[in-house]
Amino acid sequence: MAGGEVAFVALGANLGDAPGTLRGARDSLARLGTLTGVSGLYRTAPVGGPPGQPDYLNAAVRLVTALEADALLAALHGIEREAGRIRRERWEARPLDLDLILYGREVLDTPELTLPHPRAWERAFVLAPLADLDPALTHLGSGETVASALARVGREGVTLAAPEW
Ligand code: A4P
Ligand code: MG
Repeated sequence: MAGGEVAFVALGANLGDAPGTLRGARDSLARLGTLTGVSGLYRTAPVGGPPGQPDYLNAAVRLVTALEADALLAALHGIEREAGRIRRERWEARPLDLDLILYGREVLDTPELTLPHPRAWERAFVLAPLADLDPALTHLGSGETVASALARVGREGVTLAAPEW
């Protein structure tokens, strides 16, 4: 498609220099296309995973990219690796997690890639940053907007750390 597809990417980090890692990831994401939106930076209580994890920093960006969804996911994994991520346990603490929340209006369910991201509309640490980008954005299945999903799940454990970062 001319000009590219609109993708929403969620960023999370809870090990090491999280703000520095997230800034580096934001700059790497900008090289995959054009960033047309950057959310605030949120401090969030960990959801799931092993006990005793540090708080996360979370954010989200809107990216217009010429990459296909699978190539974009591979690029996200490359950026995670550059940040020193080694996959061991699901939901473990990590220097960087990049999740593809939406890729245009694509609906996909393969072992490598599920679109829209299946848990995004249930998680305040994704919804609060998304609401900065586009509160009227709708879930492709339910039609629920980001703003109403955030009102439904609540903002508990999620605080704005920095509007600009
Ligand atoms: N995968 C499938 N669909 C996607 C997609 N849309 N975007 C596959 C990204 N990856 C997708 O992911 C596991 C596999 O999912 C990948 O191989 C990819 O091909 P992962 O990043 O290796 O593992 P993960 O992140 O530990 O698991 P998962 O299921 O992605 O977890 P979530 O749902 O991302 O949750 N609490 C707070 N406060 N903040 C957080 O950011 N993040 C998580 C991770 C848990 N708790 C959190 C946070
Ligand atoms: Mg992930």
